[in-house]
Amino acid sequence: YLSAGKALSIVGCPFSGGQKRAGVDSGPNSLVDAGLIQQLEDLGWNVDFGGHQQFEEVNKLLRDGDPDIGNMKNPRTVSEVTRQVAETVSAYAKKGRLPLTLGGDHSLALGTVSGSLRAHPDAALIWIDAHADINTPATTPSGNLHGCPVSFLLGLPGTDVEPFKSWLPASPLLKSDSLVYIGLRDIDSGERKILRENGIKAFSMHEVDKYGIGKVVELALEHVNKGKEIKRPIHLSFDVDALDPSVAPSTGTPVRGGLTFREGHYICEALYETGCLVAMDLMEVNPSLMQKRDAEQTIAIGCSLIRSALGETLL
Ligand code: 5AB
Ligand code: MN
Ligand code: MN
Ligand code: MN
Repeated sequence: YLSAGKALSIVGCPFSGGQKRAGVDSGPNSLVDAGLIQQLEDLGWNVDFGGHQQFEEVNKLLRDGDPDIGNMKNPRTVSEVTRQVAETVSAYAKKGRLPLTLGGDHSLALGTVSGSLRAHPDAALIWIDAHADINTPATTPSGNLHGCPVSFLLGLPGTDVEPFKSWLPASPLLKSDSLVYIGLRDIDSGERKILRENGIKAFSMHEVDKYGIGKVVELALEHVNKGKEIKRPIHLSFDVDALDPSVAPSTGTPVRGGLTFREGHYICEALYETGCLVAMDLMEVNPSLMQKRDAEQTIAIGCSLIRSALGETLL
């Protein structure tokens, strides 16, 4: 899927408008400042990074405001930012480079996954998160769009709304059998209904405890490959809050009972081993939350999850 040579482009997305807590927009810069680029070069990647994305819509939001549409908060801003991210990600992917998106809040994944699917229409989505992020504009209890990107990607009823409608294709981008979750433990009642009605495969923390992470990743890959050879391109969207808050404390919506350090890294290593990874997102690192050492720990773990997905081996 990737052209000859290991080439990746960093898509730094200093954006927080999909939720309410300030500081998640400094996630990308913190990851880069921690030495991520050099670390990836040391793994043999050709890394392209020309600075973070510039989101003019964000400044407009600060200046003029962005009134709610129905329940949705900051709808125009999130729509414009994700539209731009989709173009950036698809352009890199079409050049055979792996887009590595650094968030920023998880609403950005509406852009990253849309972008991946333009270049790799057959891609499957592996979503690692405490949350399902599958609320629709009607079901969202908070109005925060970082809890909604998956419903838009699937084109669920109620997502055919402006401002997103003007750039998102009307036909669903992703089929519900091309998506699998790992790490869930905080699902809203509307989301639970959506997961059930659409038969979406999810490995919650209960399944991680029951089967072990090795089996869960194996079952997840089998699911999206329909039991055949593991060969579909994979977009990995990793929300750092999938990890237990004792492991990754500096994130906006922590939920206890999460993945251990090794379980998180195992997922990334196993996806690297498939040779099918075409894009990765590392989202929701918020260095302004908790103590300084918590932030440093969360940033360091963000970098090491990325290295694991990009070929750092233990032996
Ligand atoms: B995250 C909640 N389901 O919709 C909502 O961090 C939380 O990207 C969403 O996973 C969490 O507001 C979004 C209650
Ligand atoms: Mn989450
Ligand atoms: Mn998320
Ligand atoms: Mn979060």
